[in-house]
This record gives sequence, C-alpha cells and structure tokens, in this order.
Amino acid sequence: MTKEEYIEIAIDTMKKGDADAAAANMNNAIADGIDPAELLSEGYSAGIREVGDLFGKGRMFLPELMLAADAMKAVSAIVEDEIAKKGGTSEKKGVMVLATVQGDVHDIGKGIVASLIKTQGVEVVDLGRDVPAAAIVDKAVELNADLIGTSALLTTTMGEMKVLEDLLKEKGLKDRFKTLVGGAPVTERFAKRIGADAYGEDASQAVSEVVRLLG
Ligand code: B1M
Repeated sequence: MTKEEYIEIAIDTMKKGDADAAAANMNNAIADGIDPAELLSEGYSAGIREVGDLFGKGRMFLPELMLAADAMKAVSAIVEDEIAKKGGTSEKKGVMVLATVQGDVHDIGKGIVASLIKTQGVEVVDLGRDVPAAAIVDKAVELNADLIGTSALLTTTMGEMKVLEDLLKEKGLKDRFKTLVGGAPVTERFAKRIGADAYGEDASQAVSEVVRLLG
C-alpha cells in the first residue's frame, strides 16, 4: 500500500476510535518501510485533531474522544518502541524534567516529545500529567537538571507555564534551568511573553530546540 493509503486508514481509525485497527495499520506500515513518525504526524495526529474539532462542535462526545485517545496511545506506544529500537547517541548530554502542567491530563503529545528527545542522549524524567509548578521546580533542583519542559493542551491551563516562569524567577533559579514549552494552544509569541527560553510546535522542533539549548 502507499503512504497515502496508510494515512487515510490512520485518520479513519481515529474517527472510529478503533485501537486494534489503528495499531494493525501502524504495524503494517512499518513492515512496508513507511516512517512511523511521519505516519503518526500526518495520519494519526491529523485524525485525532479532526476528532477534537468534531468534539468542539458538539458532533462527537467525550466517550468517542476517549476511544480516540486510547487508539492514539496504542499507536504512540508502537512508535516509541520503534524510536527506542533505533537508539541514538549513548553519550549523556543533559537532564530534562518534563511534565504536563497542573489541571491538564493531556499527555499523548508529551510522550512522543519525550521519546524523541531521549534519542539525543538527554535523560528525560517524565513527571506525568497534572503536575504543579512547584513540584516540577523541586524535581529539577533535586536532579540538578539542565532543562525543564512543560506541555499544556488547554487554554485554561497554559497559564501554569507562566506560574512556573514566575516561580523560577522568585526562587532565583531562572538562569539555572532552560525552559521549553509546547502543546496545541501554545505559540512562540506566548512562549516569549512569559519568558520561556524555547518553544516547540511539534516533537521534531522540540528536539531541535533542546539541542540548541544544550549548546
Ligand atoms: Co481534550 N481537549 N479535553 N481530551 N483533547 C482538546 C485539547 C480540545 C482542543 C478539543 C476540542 O474541544 N476541540 C479541547 C481544548 C479546548 C481549549 O482549551 N480551548 C479539549 C477539552 C475541552 C477537553 C476536556 C475539558 C473535555 C471535557 O471533559 N469536557 C477534558 C479536559 C481534561 C483535563 O485536562 N483537565 C479533555 C479530555 C481529553 C481526553 C482525556 C479524553 C483526551 C486526552 C487523553 C490523554 O492525553 N491521555 C483528550 C484528547 C485526546 C484531546 C484531543 C482530541 C487530542 C489531543 C492529542 O492527543 N493530540 C484535543 C484536540 C486537539 O488538540 N486539537 C483535545 C495528538 C498529539 C500528538 O498532539 O498533544 O498537540 P499534541 O502534541 C504535539 C504538539 O502540540 C507538540 O508536540 C506533540 C507531537 O507533535 N507538543 C510539545 C506537545 N507538548 C509539547 C511539549 C514541548 C514541545 C512540543 O516541549 C516541552
């Protein structure tokens, strides 16, 4: 099958919230030599965004959104395994504390970002989701991290990224850690406004920004 056909099926499995079909399509595509990261972004991510739009318009409901999220998780796990298999550099270049901000449970994109950053020799300590800014900062201090990365998917939670920046300034730690922000509602302009050091529109930009920040 062609890449376009795999993409079409990927979008369809997301709309149907069919985790088994989504995973089978990804496995078949990998066996056919298709790049899993490209299929994830052009197919599955596009599909789940369509589901999100339909949900936003009241044409799909929370249970359907949750099924699509489960399907996306199944596919992300396959892609993360593939990325891990390919390895990357074994030289340790730095430590990054990563979390989805307080009040926000969206963590699919963060997981993909974490897997790709790990391939660059960065140790990623993923604190999970719904994590208060203070807990993120405490962990970064404890681990003597180089970077702090935060993800937010809700317009109502992205303000937590500013809470984190303010906390770092208040504690005199702003120069000690470089910060990276991302997630669907976050923009480069927002990142600059709150004083973050970098913004990643997607996982590959997150990787290039991490490499830049670590010099
Ligand atoms: Co939610 N949700 N959701 N949801 N959900 C959105 C975000 C929404 C846009 C859908 C919509 O209404 N159109 C909307 C937000 C509206 C707004 O804020 N303006 C929304 C809503 C309203 C909600 C609830 C409030 C619904 C409700 O309960 N009534 C609720 C909130 C719960 C909470 O967090 N407190 C909710 C719940 C859920 C589920 C649990 C069902 C599920 C999440 C499951 C999970 O993550 N474990 C879910 C899902 C799946 C979505 C959509 C459909 C898809 C998100 C996703 O996984 N995308 C989403 C629609 C959308 O985003 N358009 C939606 C795929 C993923 C690969 O992309 O996460 O963008 P993304 O990550 C990308 C980039 O953004 C970037 O790289 C990633 C890979 O390329 N990136 C970073 C992400 N983090 C980064 C960090 C970086 C750098 C780059 O540096 C550190």
